[in-house]
Amino acid sequence: MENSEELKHRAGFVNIIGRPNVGKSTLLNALIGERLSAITSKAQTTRHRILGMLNGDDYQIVFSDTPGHIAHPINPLHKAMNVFVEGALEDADILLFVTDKYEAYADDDEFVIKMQKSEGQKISRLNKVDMYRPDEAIDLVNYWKEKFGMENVILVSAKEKVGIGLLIEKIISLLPVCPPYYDKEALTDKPEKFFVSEIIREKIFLNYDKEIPYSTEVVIEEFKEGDKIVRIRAVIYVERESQKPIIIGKNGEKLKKVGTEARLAMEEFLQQKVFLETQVKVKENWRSDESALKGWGYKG
Ligand SMILES: Nc1nc2c(ncn2[C@@H]2O[C@H](COP(=O)(O)OP(=O)(O)OP(=O)(O)O)[C@@H](O)[C@H]2O)c(=O)[nH]1
Ligand SMILES: [Mg+2]
Repeated sequence: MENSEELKHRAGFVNIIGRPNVGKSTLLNALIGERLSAITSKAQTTRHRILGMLNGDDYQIVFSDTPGHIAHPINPLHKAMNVFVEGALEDADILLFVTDKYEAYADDDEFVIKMQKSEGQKISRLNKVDMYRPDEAIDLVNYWKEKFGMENVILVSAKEKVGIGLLIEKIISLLPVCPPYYDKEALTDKPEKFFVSEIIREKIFLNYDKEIPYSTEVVIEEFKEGDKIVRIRAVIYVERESQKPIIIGKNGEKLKKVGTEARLAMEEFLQQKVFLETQVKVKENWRSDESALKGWGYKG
């Protein structure tokens, strides 16, 4: 890169934070124009920090999708998820705080206070505007400005892709002058294997209720790219023996449905034919098992 171009190039980390289910992953996908992050109507879908890059000739925005901050963690997995969020509060050039009209924060909410104290510039994004009446939207912008001193309050619908272009412009204007952090061709920092496991997890969140999605982890044991087909072997871990038949379903039909939905989404993501094999295993109480959490990338 020539010197004069270096002086113009902007780059930085834009960390998307907020409580569970407000639409952070939907926003990441809308911003980068790819379906990277899993989206479901259930809270606590995202469990990891996921980077997604948006590259232009003279900018690189490194977005981080994060798990929703859990106000009252009840197990080591929750705590590990909150550690990803705390990290994101600390290393942002810009914090993109996401909320919606259904959320209420107390004046002394710890998460909001931590966010206000963090060094990054802040943009608050009120999501799901497709669900607001116009007067409601104005009141909410004023509420966030007055109650929490938020300056950049932007109305967006991640789902309907309303306000996304304006949000990107705002972000670029706030980015520091800096050379790119990652290869300009890169879309994310995580391997394809990670997204493939997330696709299966997403389908599990969509197909089962109550504790099942939360008790499940997906591990890709084999990911072999051939000329015409990618062969994938996935193990679905549950926490108790009694959960296995629920995942599998009568005559294996439920698991077959999940497998088919996941395979189709993988083929779309990888742009290749996929052969997917799934197996269900038990890892007793893995959400409280420190070594399992470490092995599965929840802890450093
Ligand atoms: N109506 C409407 N729904 C939305 C919008 N953005 C997200 N949603 C829905 O809100 C739900 C949660 O979206 P996610 O993107 O998974 O939310 P999240 O904040 O990443 O959730 P966690 O990963 O659990 O923290 C999904 O059902 C989305 O379809 C929006 O702009 N409008
Ligand atoms: Mg999410």
